[in-house]
Amino acid sequence: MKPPLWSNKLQQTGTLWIAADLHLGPDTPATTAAFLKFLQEASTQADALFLCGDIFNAWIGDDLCQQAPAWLEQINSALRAYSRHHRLYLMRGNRDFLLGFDFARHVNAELLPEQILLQSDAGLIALSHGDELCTDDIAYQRFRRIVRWPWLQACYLRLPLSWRQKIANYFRDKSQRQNKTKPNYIMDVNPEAVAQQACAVDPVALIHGHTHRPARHILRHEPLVYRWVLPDWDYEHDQRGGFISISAKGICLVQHQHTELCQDSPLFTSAQ
Ligand code: LP5
Ligand code: MN
Repeated sequence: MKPPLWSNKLQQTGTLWIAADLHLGPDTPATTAAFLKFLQEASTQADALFLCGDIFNAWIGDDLCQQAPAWLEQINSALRAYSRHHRLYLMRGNRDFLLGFDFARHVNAELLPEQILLQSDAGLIALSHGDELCTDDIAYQRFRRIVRWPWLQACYLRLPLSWRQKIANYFRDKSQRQNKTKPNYIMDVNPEAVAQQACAVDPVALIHGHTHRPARHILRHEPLVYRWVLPDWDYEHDQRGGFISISAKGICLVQHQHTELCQDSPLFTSAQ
């Protein structure tokens, strides 16, 4: 039986930074550099860091860390440097759903379940990667269910790393091709379904990534509940990235390219 939505609770006080959809890999040196810089800034400004899924462009198994390639080793050592003095939390996304406890231990992080009800200094926040909220994307939800079968994952993880990489490349290519043909609304969360589900746990906000459409939407008017969407990162083709900061002062979406959008900023018509 499926657990009820947002049934896992976590308390974390102080300034929290949340990022997702970094899509790091061997072909993203500029994005990796931006992420390493972000980790350094986080180490002086954030008490805890939440990386909420799709940290990696395709994760083929924690055993990759046993003899980590150079691109991964520099990320892992930067994560360890951060987690030496601060709390580091990780969530799985749809591209790195195979991230496991071995990886979390390797970087001294805590691996979270797919949805968390976070008790923060800004109030109760529902947090997830967000792919499970795209309920109109029937093909993806089927794919999601299948790749979570434990026996399938176990078989995959027994394959040599080079085969696993080929299979991952195949699914990444297929996904990119199919995404071009899917209507926009299918690739987004279903706002009514999300409002109904998330508001049932009475949060002050819902924060998620995955859709790559950074924004602040109104989820409910009375009392006011926002749905914040995290930006994706791409410094190879663009200068795109950012994070959400949570503190006793409230919630702010900080996009590296743009300005800050905070809880008490006026509403915009495009991204309410
Ligand atoms: O990731 P993105 O942004 O491109 O698109 C996502 C959805 N796509 C995915 C696929 C991932 O990108 C691929 C990740 C590879 C990781 C390693 C692979 C290890 C395999 C391990 C097996 C145990 O998540 C995309 C969504 C989009 O977000 C927006 O929400 O639309 O969904 C798809 O592209 C899925 C296709 O629509 C359906 C594919 C059908 C495949 C049939 C199932 C066969 C499963 C067999 C498993 C071995
Ligand atoms: Mn995603």
